Amino acid sequence: MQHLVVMLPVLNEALGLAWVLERIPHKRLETMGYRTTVLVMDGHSTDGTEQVAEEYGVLLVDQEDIGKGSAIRHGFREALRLEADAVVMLDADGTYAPQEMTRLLNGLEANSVVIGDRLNGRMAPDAMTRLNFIGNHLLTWVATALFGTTTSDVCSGYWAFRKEAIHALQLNSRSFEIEAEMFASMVHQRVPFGFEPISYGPRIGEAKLGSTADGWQILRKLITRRIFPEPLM
Ligand SMILES: Nc1nc2c(ncn2[C@@H]2O[C@H](COP(=O)(O)OP(=O)(O)OP(=O)(O)O)[C@@H](O)[C@H]2O)c(=O)[nH]1
Ligand SMILES: [Mg+2]
Repeated sequence: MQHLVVMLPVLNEALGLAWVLERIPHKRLETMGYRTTVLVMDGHSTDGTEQVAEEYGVLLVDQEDIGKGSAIRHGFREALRLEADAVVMLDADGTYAPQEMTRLLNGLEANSVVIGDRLNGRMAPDAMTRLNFIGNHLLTWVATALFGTTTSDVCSGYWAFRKEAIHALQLNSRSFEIEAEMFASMVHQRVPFGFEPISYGPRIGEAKLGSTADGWQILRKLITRRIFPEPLM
């Protein structure tokens, strides 16, 4: 059997985490030939997130440092240490449907990375603010123009990776610019990737992303990584 690590970055996400853990399609994953480890990367939550992980008997690791980007990079190292053959990452805020990970994983037969595409999928009308909607489309357009490679959703938080892709990615993001940097690095490292339309719904609990400032940081990361093929330490 192949080992799948489902990585969930969480910061004060007790309700969302429980919602996600209830919906991971364990039976279907097993039928597909995966044994699954759920890895919760915790950003020092104080709202009972840790207890939720304990209740469901999943692995929780306290992230070094702070920020979603640091959590994802640390999570990748943990996944490789756990000898993962494949990794799925998704936000644990109830916006992404865990059941859809089987479609992303199916796409790994043709590509080393599959990205869940919210912008061409089924988006609930109240899933994104107008500002976030425009920001996501603009950043996606800028990423495509800068790199000369099409991305259809550069800020998606739902990804599937084969382990070779995780070895290949070169990243140093600490915050919400991590997904944009993963796109940039895939282009530089010539990692083959594809997209799969997904559904996107309203979040459970409070948002951690602060629209405008984070949007600028994502744009800055895209420009920096266009100029520098390797991350500046
Ligand atoms: N480990 C860790 N996880 C984080 C941190 N910041 C955010 N997260 C998690 O990363 C995921 C995405 O964060 P969100 O606040 O939903 O950000 P977003 O999805 O970009 O923004 P929204 O559209 O407002 O939901 C959630 O599961 C958060 O709990 C952090 O510093 N450390
Ligand atoms: Mg979210």
